[in-house]
Amino acid sequence: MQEAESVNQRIGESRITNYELRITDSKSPVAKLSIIICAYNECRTILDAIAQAHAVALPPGWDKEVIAVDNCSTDGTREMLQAVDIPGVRVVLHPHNMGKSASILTGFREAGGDYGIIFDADLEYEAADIPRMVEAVTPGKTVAVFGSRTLGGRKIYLYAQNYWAVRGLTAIANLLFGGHLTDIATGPKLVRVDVVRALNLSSHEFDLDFELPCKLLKNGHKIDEVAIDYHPRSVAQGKGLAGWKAVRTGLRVLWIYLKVLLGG
Ligand SMILES: Nc1nc2c(ncn2[C@@H]2O[C@H](COP(=O)(O)OP(=O)(O)OP(=O)(O)O)[C@@H](O)[C@H]2O)c(=O)[nH]1
Ligand SMILES: [Mg+2]
Repeated sequence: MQEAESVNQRIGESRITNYELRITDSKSPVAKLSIIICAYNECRTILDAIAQAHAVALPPGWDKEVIAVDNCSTDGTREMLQAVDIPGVRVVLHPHNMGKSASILTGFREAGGDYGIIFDADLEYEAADIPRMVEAVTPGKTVAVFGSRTLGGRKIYLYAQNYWAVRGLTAIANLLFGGHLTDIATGPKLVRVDVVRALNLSSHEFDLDFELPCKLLKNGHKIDEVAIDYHPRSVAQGKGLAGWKAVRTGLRVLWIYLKVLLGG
């Protein structure tokens, strides 16, 4: 009980900022953003992730909601989320672990916004970049804005193999689907909700992260990019995409490209 109170107090501290923003902005919303937080065993960062997303101040005319999806965590994340009771924050609990893609699909299915953005619960990305990505949106016209970790020639990485794998996979996708992306594997992807719902995306593991950009490009949608920050975690801090797992993931991504190319 005490834990529930402190959870809500922690997240609610940011509410004042949003409230002030709302009353100084008398215009009615032009669009709404659903911030989708996918979490699986992120007890160290989940509450900060929600607090940061909840505190985000969007450009005038934008409304927002936060949707946290727990993928059947076993480290206490789920219990923390069950205790969250903050207006504007919705929690969805998966009955069993269904892969990250399934969490994203749940978020987009539940979204009440015009646009949805994926925001990882492990805080490798910064909520402060969300308003900058929203600024790049012309509601009704823009379909997708991705956050890029390499735009402007930046090289932010902890493990060189991850950096070069992403560069290579991005180049191949551009070649196959006619894009101009600089970072296909980025976490923060802001996309129109109705477009995502219409794409028939896979719920398998991390497939959606790559299938989504490929299908957007294949369907003739433009993907804009905005430079964002990135704080990669180390293997000791819980990084999963390293070593052979990263190699296997790379091969799977090529398989996803092929499937999308052949119309699957
Ligand atoms: N690994 C994993 N992450 C999930 C799952 N469901 C949701 N997530 C969340 O999806 C987000 C991205 O997952 P990560 O494991 O960090 O993926 P990544 O950033 O590509 O790889 P890392 O290098 O491990 O950080 C995190 O916030 C996870 O908590 C799942 O089933 N498995
Ligand atoms: Mg991560």
